[in-house]
Amino acid sequence: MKAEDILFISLGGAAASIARRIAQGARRDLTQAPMRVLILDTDDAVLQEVVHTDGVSVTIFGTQRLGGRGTGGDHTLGMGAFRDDATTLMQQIGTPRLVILLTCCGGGTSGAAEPLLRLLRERGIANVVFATEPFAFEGEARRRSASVVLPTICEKANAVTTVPLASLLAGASDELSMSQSFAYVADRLAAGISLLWTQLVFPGYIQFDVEYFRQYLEQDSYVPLSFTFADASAKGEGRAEAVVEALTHSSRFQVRGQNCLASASHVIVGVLAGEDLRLCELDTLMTGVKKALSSQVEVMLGTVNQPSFNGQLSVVVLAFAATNTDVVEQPGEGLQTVRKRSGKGAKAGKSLSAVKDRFDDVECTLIDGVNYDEPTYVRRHIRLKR
Ligand SMILES: Nc1nc2c(ncn2[C@@H]2O[C@H](COP(=O)(O)OP(=O)(O)OP(=O)(O)O)[C@@H](O)[C@H]2O)c(=O)[nH]1
Ligand SMILES: [Mg+2]
Repeated sequence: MKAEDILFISLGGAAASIARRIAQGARRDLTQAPMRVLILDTDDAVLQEVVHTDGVSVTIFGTQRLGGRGTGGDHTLGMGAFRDDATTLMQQIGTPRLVILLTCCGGGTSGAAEPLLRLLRERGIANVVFATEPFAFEGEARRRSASVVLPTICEKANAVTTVPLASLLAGASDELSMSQSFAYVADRLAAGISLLWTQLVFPGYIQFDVEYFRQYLEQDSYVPLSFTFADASAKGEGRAEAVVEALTHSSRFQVRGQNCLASASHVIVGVLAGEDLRLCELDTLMTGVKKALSSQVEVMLGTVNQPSFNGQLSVVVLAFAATNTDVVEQPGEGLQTVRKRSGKGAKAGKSLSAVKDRFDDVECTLIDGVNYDEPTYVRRHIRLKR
């Protein structure tokens, strides 16, 4: 894998500070640090704070429209600002095989996510999105903004997790101050993203790399996958059992009375450990995780063994919802089950809406029930190698 194959992009102020944490962590924990991080925001003051972080590129956009300031919570300004500078931004992004995007919804900059994702997909760049939903106490305006932006992200992403910040706090002490709470949720996001990135970048004994992930993401390029994730770490004797216990009982997988782990169709288990990881520990981990899943589930395992992790076992689990009963987190309402038509109908339905986006108010060309406005590779279910 080449260092430029995977790019982590953050969008907006809060995402910028989380991205900085992630970049600093990657440098600290691993001997080699090929993580490419691109921090995007319209607000020059935010970017000045992160600009001197090693391994991080920082780019301001929308200066013509916003003069180097934030959007003031207006997501249409965020979208417009991105469009103003889209050509330059896409040149800077280049042609990675995969983009991991983080944006915290509630402000206005996350409005740029939809046009960004649209361009990534047009260029054949696979993407996986971590999008957060504001705390209830942040107020109605932020909740409303998130409720407009999140569905547009879900529509354009290859895979997306929409995480209410409050759900990342579950289990943490009520004693936490506001700044500690923000730091705690930032750590949870950083752990999930860093572990996924580490799995994809570093070859382990059992490899799960960008190309494997792309194959999975692009099984059906018109149906975005939704997932939930949780991470756990432990040290010392019994660390595998402790991690299994923490992951299988994580409140992250309990959403609106539904167990996202038990109902998942695919699960990725990423293991980050030292050279001291024993096979019997891996066995304990996988047996424990599989017990929490239904028997039909496909499990993809990746292990990364780095000497700097000796003594520690860290695991992230990404549970992908079945695509015909996808679980989509609706702003302010937690997860909702969105039934999609299964089989051919699902593809046609989804691709029709994608085509409709581009040709508003145009009748589609239906001949013998076949929609000739759809690209041939979609009609014939041909998977493109990009
Ligand atoms: N984890 C964490 N989340 C934050 C923090 N500050 C804000 N957020 C969350 O991120 C959401 C978006 O806020 P920002 O990132 O500041 O907004 P923005 O995307 O820069 O957009 P504008 O500033 O409105 O242009 C908020 O509604 C909060 O839910 C923080 O320090 N840490
Ligand atoms: Mg901002």
